[in-house]
Amino acid sequence: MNLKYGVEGFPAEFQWGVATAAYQIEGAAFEDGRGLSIWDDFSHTAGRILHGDTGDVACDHYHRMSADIDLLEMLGVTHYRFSIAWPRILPEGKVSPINSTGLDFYQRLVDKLLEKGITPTATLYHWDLPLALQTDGGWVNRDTAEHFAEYAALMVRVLGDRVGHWITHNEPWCSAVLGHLTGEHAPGIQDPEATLSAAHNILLSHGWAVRAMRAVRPSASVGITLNLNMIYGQNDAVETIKAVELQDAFANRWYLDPIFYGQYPSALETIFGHMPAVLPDDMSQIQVPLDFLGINYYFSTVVVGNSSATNPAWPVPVARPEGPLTAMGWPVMPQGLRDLLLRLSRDYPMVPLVITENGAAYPDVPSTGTIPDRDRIRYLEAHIDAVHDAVTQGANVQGYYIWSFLDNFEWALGYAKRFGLFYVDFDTLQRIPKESAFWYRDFLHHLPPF
Ligand code: IFM
Repeated sequence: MNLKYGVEGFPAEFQWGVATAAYQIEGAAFEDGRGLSIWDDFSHTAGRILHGDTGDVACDHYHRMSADIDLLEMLGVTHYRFSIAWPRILPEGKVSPINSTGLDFYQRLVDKLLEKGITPTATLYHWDLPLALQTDGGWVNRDTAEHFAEYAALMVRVLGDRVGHWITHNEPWCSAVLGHLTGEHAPGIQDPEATLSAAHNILLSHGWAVRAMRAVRPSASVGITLNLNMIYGQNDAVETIKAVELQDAFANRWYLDPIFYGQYPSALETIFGHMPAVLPDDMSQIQVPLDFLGINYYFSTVVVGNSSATNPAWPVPVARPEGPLTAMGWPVMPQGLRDLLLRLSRDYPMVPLVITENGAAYPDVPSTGTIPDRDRIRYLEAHIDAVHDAVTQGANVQGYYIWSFLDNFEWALGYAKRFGLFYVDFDTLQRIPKESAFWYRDFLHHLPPF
């Protein structure tokens, strides 16, 4: 083990977890009263997903949940982050009808986690919008935000006595940009105006949901998860500094600023040609105090000096990544995580930070009784060290979750990219621990390396 610090180098109550999302692992897409989501529709549309893969079966976690939690126990995680499939609970997206079989699945999941001494962290929206709501406009329709707040309140009413932490949205930037601007993700729209509206309505739904959840259970610990990265300039030229600011507004502040300061960065006007349309009171509804900010960190970005935004999906030119890349083509930049945590602590000091996802895809290949994944172990060690550096320098970081527990459905890339600590054979659905699973287990148990 090359880590500079063990778990004892972190705060005592630190959350050490792994993360997953419903559509990526559950399967059972057409069973037990679950409604359809936009990802069922998208993945069944020819040409959308690599190799025509779908989440119909995924890791079959819906049927193997109990054995999967035994694997979590083996790892020794203190926390497990999963997401709730909105259409499994509310097949039409609205509070009636309720699918009690779907609710029962999450009741059993939460109870089993608690039985094993693992604290559940539940995400309410990890991209699987009920298809019935998309028919009415999806996130471009403000009504969806109201339905989301009602769904959030219901979940806190039912599970709030046992779930430790709640996350409203996972990566709203992806829902807005990949879903409504580039069209790579469901619902596959390519329209800058729809993107701005979707982003705004998602933020509004977050604010309304937090208020609705606290009205039901004032003690609920609630946050949101954003995908964030450090933006570096290739040099110190004035043009480059402007490009860094523009990219930072697009990638980070578009979500951070409304949530923590109740305003959009003015750079959105440069990128989209105008600011988002906002009704009176919207911004104060979005700006609601949070118990934590979830951060999904994978890599950072280096921009080159040209800030003339011509394409909203790529506001500024980004330099070709240097150094080692993961199987996603993403550069390995652990220093970006340290810098990001320190930057957030400085610019948004009002909220504790939790890394709700960090991890890497590599082309893992089983080899006689083991699955060697030294690159992943090196990636994780470097990033945990970076978190430690940030904590030592004063960042209030409360947790770290590895993406992911299991290899799973990587959205438009289907099953082609493996992020798991456990290898999943998608023919037999067998789970096989990779060397990184043993490495994490040893780290969490304060043991020397396996
Ligand atoms: O698999 C995704 C996850 O659903 C959201 N964050 C990034 C991961 C890796 O791409």
